[in-house]
Amino acid sequence: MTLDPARHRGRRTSRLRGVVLTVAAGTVAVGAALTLSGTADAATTLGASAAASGRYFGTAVAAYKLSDATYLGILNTEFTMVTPENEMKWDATEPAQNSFSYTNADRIVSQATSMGARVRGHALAWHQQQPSWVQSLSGTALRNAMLNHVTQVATHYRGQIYAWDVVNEAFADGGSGARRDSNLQQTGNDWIEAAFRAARAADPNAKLCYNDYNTDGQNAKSNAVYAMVQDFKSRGVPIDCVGFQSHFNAQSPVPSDYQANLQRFADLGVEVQITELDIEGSGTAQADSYARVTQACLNVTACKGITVWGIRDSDSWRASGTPLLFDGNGTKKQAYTSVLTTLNGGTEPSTPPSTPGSPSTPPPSGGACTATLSNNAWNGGFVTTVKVTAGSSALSGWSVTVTLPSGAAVTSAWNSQSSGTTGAVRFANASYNGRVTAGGSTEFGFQGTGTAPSIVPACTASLG
Ligand code: G2I
Repeated sequence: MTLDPARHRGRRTSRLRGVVLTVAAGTVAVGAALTLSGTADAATTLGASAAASGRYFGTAVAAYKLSDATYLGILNTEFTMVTPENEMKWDATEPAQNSFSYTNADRIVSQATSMGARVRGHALAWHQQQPSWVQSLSGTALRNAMLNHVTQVATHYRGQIYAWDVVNEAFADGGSGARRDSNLQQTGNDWIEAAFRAARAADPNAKLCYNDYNTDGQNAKSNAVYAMVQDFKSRGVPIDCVGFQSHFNAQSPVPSDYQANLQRFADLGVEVQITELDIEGSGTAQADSYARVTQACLNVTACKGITVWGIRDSDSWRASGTPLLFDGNGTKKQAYTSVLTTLNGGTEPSTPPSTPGSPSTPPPSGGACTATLSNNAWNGGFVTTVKVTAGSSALSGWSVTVTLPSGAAVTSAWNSQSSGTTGAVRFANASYNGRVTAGGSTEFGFQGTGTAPSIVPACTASLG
């Protein structure tokens, strides 16, 4: 007899689900610490888990890797948005003036279509990866070539692109807040809005994004982008979204105000998207950073999705930093589990990850309680109040971990017992405020030096 793999999987899933529920019920009955809550039907892929909150989960794809079975298998299973990593760039799509070449980009678009995924177009106008004929132009000739390029490529893909990175990386690094001094910039400061107008005319239904790096927290560069978006909105220049590339490593970690920065752009009336996420590192530190980024997106209504910049570590533009969610063999990393768990609201998937050798590290906890921060500046430092709110069950105890920005330290705390003063500081209930009724809340606070925390804290609880 042959086994239908789909039916076989279904039977196995429901049996496992039964086990999970039984264990959970037993835990509640004895009142032991429980950090999981919510449904036992948490989705088991990045795409499905993101879809549960109306978001997408994407990856950058290289056309030449589509013949790699492991790569293709993960792509098909996990992702609901696809960004061509290089294939839609100017050097790839218009290698000679007015001679367009779409073969590789088209392969990626058909792959996306065949798996029911959408496409982020990347990138119409950029100072890098310009074909040599572009590099030899300037002034009006370059401006017109750029506008023609935007029009032709956006027209070719009209109706097939969820969002275009119309302009990429047009601002300078450092504290100047100035535009990057590129050949495109030298055609006149209005080149960015001209590109956006051309893109809108060519594909009225694509969302039009400005995309950049080192704009992930509040700084001179992101302030300059913010001012541009605000100006575009006030003058009716068509812009719908801002992409935050989010390439992180030890020198450039996830900023403490990452979520707040996404939110301030969202408040301008644009969608925000995490467009090229990768975080160098390994193990728990990497997994925690991925969870923070994921949670930040979930906490910002206008953050509609996350794209990681490649599938396996070996596919990355900086492979030696092992910055992605799958290792070189295509095995899920701890970072993968942490992203999935965060997308599922802190709930473990109802079926275990299917990749052999997948790590079984406990996910960040959550669900039984939530914690929110409010900060006030005080005496050169800050005072933070944290509100702990119980979910649908009463709590008999709780603890909250607040991650402080680097350089910040807790100097005193009240209505809680704290452990540690820097980095991830844990606050457990005091003897008198551990009990919280279902849906009720309690507050504690602390005072500190340095920059106030802004990341939504992780809350765990005992029920009963
Ligand atoms: O640099 C990381 C990303 C920063 N934001 C914009 C993205 O478009 C950029 O992606 C990277 C690609 O991941 C690389 O794959 O952009 C690089 C070029 O700026 C890409 O590297 C290029 C190599 O430099 C070329 O030598 C190579 O021919 O990839 C090309 C195609 O494999």
